[in-house]
Amino acid sequence: MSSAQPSLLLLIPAYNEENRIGPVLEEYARYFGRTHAGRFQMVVVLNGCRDNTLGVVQAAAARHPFIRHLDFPAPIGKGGALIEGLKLAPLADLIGYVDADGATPPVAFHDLVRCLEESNIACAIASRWLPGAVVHHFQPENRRFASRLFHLFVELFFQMGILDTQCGAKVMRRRAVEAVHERLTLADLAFDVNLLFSLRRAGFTVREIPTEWSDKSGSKVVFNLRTSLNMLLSLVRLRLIYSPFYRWLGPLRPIEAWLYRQLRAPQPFRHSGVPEAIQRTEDREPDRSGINRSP
Ligand SMILES: Nc1nc2c(ncn2[C@@H]2O[C@H](COP(=O)(O)OP(=O)(O)O)[C@@H](O)[C@H]2O)c(=O)[nH]1
Ligand SMILES: [Mg+2]
Repeated sequence: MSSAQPSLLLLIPAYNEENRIGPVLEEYARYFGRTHAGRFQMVVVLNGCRDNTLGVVQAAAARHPFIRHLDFPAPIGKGGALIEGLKLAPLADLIGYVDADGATPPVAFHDLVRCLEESNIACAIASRWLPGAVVHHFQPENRRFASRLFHLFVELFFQMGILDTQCGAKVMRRRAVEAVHERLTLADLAFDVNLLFSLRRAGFTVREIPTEWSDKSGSKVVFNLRTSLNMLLSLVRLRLIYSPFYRWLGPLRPIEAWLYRQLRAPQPFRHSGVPEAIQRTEDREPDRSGINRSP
């Protein structure tokens, strides 16, 4: 921990969230404005929104200047949006993210932050499957089944012993984010597995904390065969990246790109050297770092 009152950066990925994000921004702004002693910043990461999410975020920012946004026109996916957002890690001691629909109330996110404030661990994640979790509205039966099946594959491939890799609330220390950022490439919903496995392989401790969570209507995730195959493809891809064979798989890249296109999934993120925004934000004031602008 770099100070007694660590600064906190909260990222919120948002895709067509004009109907859900307004109250969530207000709730988080009020809660953390009141309870967090260190500096608090929120950055909403939008991409390809076809509704007025941007207008809603700007209205909230007018009331709370510590709310800002990044907007990417390309369909980079939730994972891609978080990879971009995590480039801002140098802005804070602790960096976390939650969904835009308010499934995780501020108090539950605060539990994760407190866990890092009170220990030396690198990452705390919310879990709906640990004893003690309070889940108000469960996801529909088919979605729960798909989620548990996905969990089985994650355990089979990665053996992390994490019960809930997919809950949308996580917090990490800056050094952990910076250490693994270049390893983050899955732009779809398997991003969380990419993040957790990279943290574990880099030697960081990940702690699951029982959370409070409620399923919200208006999900942006379409669960069908194509999405399931996309998730499976991404898990296989991640497994191969961490295998000794990876260096020989370069020639398969066009096939990989073709597969993601067929599944209408966001293409894997390609890093180009040192993440640009990390350099920029280290050198400049936050308001000149590209936040609040389309890159
Ligand atoms: N930036 C961005 N955010 C996304 C995208 N897809 C989903 N999200 C966000 O990811 C979060 C979780 O999505 P949600 O629809 O609540 O998923 P569910 O709760 O798993 O059904 C929300 O904040 C969404 O706005 C995307 O393509 N880009
Ligand atoms: Mg949701």
